[in-house]
Amino acid sequence: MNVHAPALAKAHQFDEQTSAFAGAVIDDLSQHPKRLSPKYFYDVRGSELFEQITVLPEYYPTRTELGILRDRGGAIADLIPKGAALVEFGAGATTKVRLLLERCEFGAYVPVDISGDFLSAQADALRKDFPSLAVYPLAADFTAPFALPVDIADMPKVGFFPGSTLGNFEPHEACAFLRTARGILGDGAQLIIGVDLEKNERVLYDAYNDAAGVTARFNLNVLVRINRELGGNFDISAFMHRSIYNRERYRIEMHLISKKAQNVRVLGRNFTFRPGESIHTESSYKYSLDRFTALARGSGWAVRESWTDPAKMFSVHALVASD
Ligand code: AVJ
Repeated sequence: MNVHAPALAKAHQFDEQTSAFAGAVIDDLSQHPKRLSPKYFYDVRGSELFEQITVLPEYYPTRTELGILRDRGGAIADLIPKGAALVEFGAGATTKVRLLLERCEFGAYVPVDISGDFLSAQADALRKDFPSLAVYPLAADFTAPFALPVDIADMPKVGFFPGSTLGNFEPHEACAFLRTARGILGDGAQLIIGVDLEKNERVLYDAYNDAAGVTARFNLNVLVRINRELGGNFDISAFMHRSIYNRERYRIEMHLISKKAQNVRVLGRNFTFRPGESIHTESSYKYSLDRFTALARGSGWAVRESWTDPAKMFSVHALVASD
């Protein structure tokens, strides 16, 4: 829990999640340059906007990954031992995992995500569609170590981390996450992971600056959330969305740009903004197959098989625990 959170929890009777959010916002807006963590995009409205993004003509990752999971489902299923437990990091909508659950005889499914309510609703729907599958929803921050349900202790473990959410981590954090997952899943485990690939910058630019402006609303929504949950007084119309591709760092960067000099108050703290000043709200790293293979190797995993779509826009990998 962040340094500010305990005092904020006491001063404002926040529950644990809100005081963690509050502490992180105060911390991050106090940085130079200012930033906000992309994990705070996903309140109910943010999750809805992200679902809209996944079907945008410009946003290729979701449909491309679904295509690979459909086309290569058989090859992936061949790698997975019968009766294995599937542990999904950052489980959201179940569209992707259903493709695996339909092709493989899993003994159990453990969806892990911070939003407990959304998780249990999805779990109930899955239990109806897969009556013989034991479903253990786990409300936890999947970026930190967590304990698996004891009931699956003797089952082979297979992790699932789709959608290139790995791309939100700085490379050293991506390595730390893969190591943590390695520790949670244990020896002999496998990990099925989706990784977005480097590509034509125009395609990348359009995917994060869609013509309909949904990504802009998704980005600005975090300020709406701060105003609603933390009593901030952000003037949403005084900020604008900007996404750029940082060629040197191989990443898309999302920013909220202040249109003027202004002061914003959040929980009694004053934050000044210069005209044009940015809040960095998300990085989305794009990998080459070689750079991802090196990252996996350096994090306790070996690449067993990799699949891409014909245009090499996106990749799915089956990793196996190594050292
Ligand atoms: C869910 C993190 C994979 O980075 O592409 C979509 C989130 N941000 N449009 C991504 C996102 C802007 C997405 N991830």
